Amino acid sequence: MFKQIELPYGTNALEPVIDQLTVETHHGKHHKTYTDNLNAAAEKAGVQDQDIEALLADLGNITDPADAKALRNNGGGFYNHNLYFSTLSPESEKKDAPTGKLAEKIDAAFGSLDAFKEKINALAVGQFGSGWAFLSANQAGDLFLSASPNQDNPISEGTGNIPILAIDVWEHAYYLQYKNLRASYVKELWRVIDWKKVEAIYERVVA
Ligand code: MN3
Repeated sequence: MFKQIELPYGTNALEPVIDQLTVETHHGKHHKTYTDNLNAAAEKAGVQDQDIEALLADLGNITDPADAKALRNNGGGFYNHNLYFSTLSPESEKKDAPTGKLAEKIDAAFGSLDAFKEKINALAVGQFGSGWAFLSANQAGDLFLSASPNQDNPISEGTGNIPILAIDVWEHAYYLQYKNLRASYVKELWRVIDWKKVEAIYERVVA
């Protein structure tokens, strides 16, 4: 049984960056539906006890193409949203910048934190249609930027890298508040991205 994370903050705690109705709908309906559909698909395919990262990495082992597609879409939706919501914090509580090894790696790979944000923002804004932009790491601690359509991610795409930060650019993530202005949402989102949480995920991937 795959479990959707409970939000570690109130649904209004990310305002004014993300409004309460968007958080309620996004977590309470969209993310919940992915989770419910993943659990149904996983049970049907007999993979309900697998680790989600292993499941997404090994979709080629699923023999029925319809099952594989359902697991890719709903497993990705479950996983990507768990990551997204778990890296956000109210603006007053979040850590503004990474420290330690992650900070060093960002500077080495992208030049600076600001340059990194510009690059991932451009990927997020440039993703045609629905999808995500990701910062990922490998076990050696190297960092990778990418964007994916739909609910795909670097794991289901077979890169072997693990996402540590995810920017949701499906319209349901921003449309109620930002309407068609995806770039404004992506820019404002950094006000609630908590580097303390991103660092903790990075340390898990690298350890
Ligand atoms: Mn979403």
